[in-house]
Amino acid sequence: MLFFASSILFAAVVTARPSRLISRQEPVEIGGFKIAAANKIIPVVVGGPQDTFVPNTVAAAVGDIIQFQFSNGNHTVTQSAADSPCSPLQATVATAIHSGHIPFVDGQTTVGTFNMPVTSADTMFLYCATGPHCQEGQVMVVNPTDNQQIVDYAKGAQSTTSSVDGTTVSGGTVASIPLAEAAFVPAAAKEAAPPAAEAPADPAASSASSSTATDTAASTDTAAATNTTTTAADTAAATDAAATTTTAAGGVITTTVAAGATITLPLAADASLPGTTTVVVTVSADATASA
Ligand SMILES: *[C@@H]1O[C@H](CO)[C@@H](O)[C@H](O)[C@H]1NC(C)=O
Ligand SMILES: *[C@@H]1O[C@H](CO)[C@@H](O)[C@H](O)[C@H]1NC(C)=O
Ligand SMILES: [Cu+2]
Repeated sequence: MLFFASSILFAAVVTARPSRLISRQEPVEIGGFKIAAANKIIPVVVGGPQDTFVPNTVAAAVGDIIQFQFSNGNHTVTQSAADSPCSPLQATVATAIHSGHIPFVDGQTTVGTFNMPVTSADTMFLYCATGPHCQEGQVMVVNPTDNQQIVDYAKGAQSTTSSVDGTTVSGGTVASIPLAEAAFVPAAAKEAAPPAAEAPADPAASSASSSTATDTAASTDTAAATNTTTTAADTAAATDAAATTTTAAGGVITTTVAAGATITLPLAADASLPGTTTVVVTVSADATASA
């Protein structure tokens, strides 16, 4: 178990290196942009188990492409001015960066990307315009002049009270890549709703005797039902009300229960052969009348 857990952890670390630079021998085209072999595709993971950019500072040369890869959530990459965090620069500079909202939901096999060619070596300030993500620190700096810049920008973002969305996708192209090629492992899928509580166990079952398929009287287990409809057939069963019903494969169990009652059919302790169990429910005219 320990080995299994550490193997999983190792795999996650190996595949989650978002700052890995992809080096190439030949020029490539990505999202409609052709980049020279000398330039880099720089992956940046947006969102995931937490609302972050990873990494949140990047040194990029003119000609590189920053490939934002959108993990769990529904995030944006939106440019702001250095001193106006969480507000789109697009409001005053039409060509400023904005990716639009790009979601990632459980089960996706592709990853939405925003491929942003770096056209200037100037420092660039980016944030996520979704909800309170910017105030929570989902910000990044491209080509910071020093290590303090991202700290100051994040502090400025935290002191705003709300974010303003961008309006037009600008400064890059929206595309997708296979999940297998992504620089991240998505957050674990949300668990399904817990199963309904099990029917209460038959308290008498542990002391019960067994019957065979041919013993139809004993196989009528009144204890399994909350309330039984009393019929002539139940008279014999009443004497064996505590019985756990056991039947061979292909055998028949006859049980009469009230409408809405729950019957639990446990697997016999020695059941080892694969096979099919067929449950047949017959609603008789009498039963519907008394239900
Ligand atoms: C993502 O957010 C945008 C903007 O709020 C919304 O229009 C879109 O429906 C969201 N998509 C998903 C899958 O949540
Ligand atoms: C079972 O039947 C008895 C007698 O008819 C009734 O008083 C009781 O409320 C029933 N219990 C349930 C759970 O239906
Ligand atoms: Cu976000």
